Amino acid sequence: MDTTGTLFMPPGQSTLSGEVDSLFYFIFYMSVFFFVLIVAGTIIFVYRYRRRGKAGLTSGVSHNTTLEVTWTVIPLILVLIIFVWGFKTYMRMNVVPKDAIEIKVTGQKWFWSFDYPEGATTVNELVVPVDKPIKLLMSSKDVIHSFFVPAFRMKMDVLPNRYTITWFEAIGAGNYDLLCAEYCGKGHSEMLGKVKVVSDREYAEWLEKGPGTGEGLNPVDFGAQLYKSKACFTCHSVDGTPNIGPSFKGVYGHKASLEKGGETAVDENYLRESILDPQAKIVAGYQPVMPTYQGVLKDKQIDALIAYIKSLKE
Ligand code: HEC
Ligand SMILES: [Cu+2]
Repeated sequence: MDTTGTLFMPPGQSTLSGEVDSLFYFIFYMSVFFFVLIVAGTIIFVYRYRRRGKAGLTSGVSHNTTLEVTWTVIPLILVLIIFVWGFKTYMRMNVVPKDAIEIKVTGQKWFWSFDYPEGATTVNELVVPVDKPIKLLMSSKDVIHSFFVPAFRMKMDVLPNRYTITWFEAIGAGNYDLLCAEYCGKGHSEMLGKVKVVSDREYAEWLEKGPGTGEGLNPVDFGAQLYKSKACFTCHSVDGTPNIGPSFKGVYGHKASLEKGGETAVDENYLRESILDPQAKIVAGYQPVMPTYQGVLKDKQIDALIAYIKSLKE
């Protein structure tokens, strides 16, 4: 539900923001009401029953059943209302709809990165389609951060060594502030991002263009980024030490000896083939365990990885 902005919050822009706001204002105005009642009552009683010498003494009062039942039952009803209402909203905020788009969120000092199911990666900008539930699978590389989007009334801790999950569905296109709400060190106040909510069509076009496909990066830097984000590093080192797979250092321009005998020149075509069809030529001394990246990497990404491997000279 769309709600208007107030002193406390910007306009609500998620399906749950209306619900969160209603509960917030219920608790808020109830607290204001009781605050005024209690403070005013205190002041009146202080004045009315002030010390006036012996003449003004009241008789001893031990208790008043009606009064005691009233001031027990009314607050009890009020806190039960808050409990039931809060619990329902809490469940809605925590049970992720089945058809949600899952995006991986990584917090680290001091930026956010996002990995989309289609393979795109963005930093400090989460792009999502409007009117679609979005599931966030979150973790931290270092300390505790907290993912806070005031316009969506959502806040969830992002922890190292553990996943936290939350979701939202934006109801209006636009750019919304994303903040880190857990003090995480020197750069905490600069750990700012945006949630960019776009139409379905714009989202599809954006994915098509291949975001995180190195816009503003030269091919070598982009390749270095993919080497990490596509997990090549789990099997290939860049410093010459053999791992599950051969190191990338100095392979380009040399010859690779093959498991079935003979050798092959390591050029662009061989590198490309090794990425798309790893079983075609197995390097001597290694197991054929490399997964194919056919359909996972776009041409531009393969080019960048090749450029990166070429840059790793002995
Ligand atoms: C699960 C481990 C694993 C992952 C992940 C992996 N590789 Fe490999 N890769 C291997 C193994 C093992 C070999 C050697 C056997 C072979 O040729 O298939 C190899 C071989 C290669 C070769 C040929 C190297 C040479 O010295 O001739 C290239 C190029 C390559 N991988 C690129 C990549 C890229 C790029 C990625 C990431 C997008 C990647 N690999 C991810 C295991 C892996
Ligand atoms: Cu932080």
